[in-house]
Amino acid sequence: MTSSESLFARARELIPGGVNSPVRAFRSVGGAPFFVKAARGAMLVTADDRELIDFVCTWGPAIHGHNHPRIKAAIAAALENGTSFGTPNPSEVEMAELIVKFVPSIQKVRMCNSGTEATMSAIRLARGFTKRDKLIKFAGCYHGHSDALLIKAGSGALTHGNPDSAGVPASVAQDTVVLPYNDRAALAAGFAANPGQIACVILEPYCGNVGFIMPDAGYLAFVRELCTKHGAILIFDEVMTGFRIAKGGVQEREKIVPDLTCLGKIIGGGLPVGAFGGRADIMDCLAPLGPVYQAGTLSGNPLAMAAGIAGLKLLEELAPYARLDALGRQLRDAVLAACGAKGLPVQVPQCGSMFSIFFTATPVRDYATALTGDARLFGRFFHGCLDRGVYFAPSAYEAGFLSTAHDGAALDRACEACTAAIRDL
Ligand code: KE4
Repeated sequence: MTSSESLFARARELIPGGVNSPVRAFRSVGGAPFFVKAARGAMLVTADDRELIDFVCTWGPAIHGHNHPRIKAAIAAALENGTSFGTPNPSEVEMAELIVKFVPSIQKVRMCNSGTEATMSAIRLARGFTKRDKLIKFAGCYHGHSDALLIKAGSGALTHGNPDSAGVPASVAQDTVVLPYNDRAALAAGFAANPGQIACVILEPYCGNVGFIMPDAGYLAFVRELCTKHGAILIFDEVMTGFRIAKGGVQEREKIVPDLTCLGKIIGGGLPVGAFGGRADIMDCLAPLGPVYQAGTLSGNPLAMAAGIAGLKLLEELAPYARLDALGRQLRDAVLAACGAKGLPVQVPQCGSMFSIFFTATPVRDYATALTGDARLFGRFFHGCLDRGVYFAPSAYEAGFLSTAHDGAALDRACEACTAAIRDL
């Protein structure tokens, strides 16, 4: 195995930017990305044989840490029977039954292979069901990289300063209405300006792609009420928050019932996966029953299903949410204390195992206030922690994640590293 440096040099020759997903490139925090050769529990092992405490958790899927024995065994057992059949298989049924059990708003569900596919398909389904073309999304929310949703998007798009990607035709973008998150008047105005034309509203109910941002009290209920009033489909993109914020996601915690929900990450146990589901009357518009086409060679892949089923069953057994929240608060409090001691303004929004760190005195509640965070200072904080063996997301506009594999010792080490990195800023 060669070093990260030599691997990156080779990668840059053949892979654009040397990465298969832009946010991995460290472009906004500076420096060159390390390569990982192994991962287990809360730890990453780099190609340079460094061990890092991981707070990215492969961007959310690894809620049980990496290479959990139960998930590994489930994949191995499924592998004995082959990797892909292209036919219905028993594990797809078991996965559907678990998703419906965990997320009661989902009466029917369709598996796919990524969060991008899930949201892209949900938008098409909402348009087919309502026979309307326009959609409302919120600045900073990221729903994957399908054309209609790469408008004022978060995550890597925002990180690299191109929230509106090149290559998206104006004819597509014109049907996407972008509004500020947490702004009731803007949403009411958005509907009023497009009477009877809005097929759906899609949002991350808790935002994880512009940093971590939670809704104002009552905001999600307001979005629900307006969608119902205007006959628009409410889509919760819970690709990141599903099964993480609570067993039933944000919709369980906030007691809001969306019409459709998009899922991914955790339900694949680290293998490629996505899913979308919701009201049966809407889902039954999908081929082969209805006129909205959607498909996928590897949808419901038996290995991904086995890994996801094992992960969901572990969540049922462990019920880890209170413990994850306690760990998240410990990390939050350490960062707040260190910044307080230094007189450095900071916001550390946190809920359960999700958090982010904005170096700003302004409370962060939307895209505009997220941008008041000092991204350069974040880059220095990021490297200060990395030098001390702690890996946070390499962008000021991502969320941090904890897993059931993060024990007290790992959190203590991470808190010490954060404190020292902040002291040295
Ligand atoms: P994927 O197509 O990457 O599986 O999922 C897209 C997606 C959809 N919805 C939400 C709420 C998401 O967070 C994502 C993907 N999240 C990013 C992390 N911010 C994936 C990391 C990456 O792009 O490399």
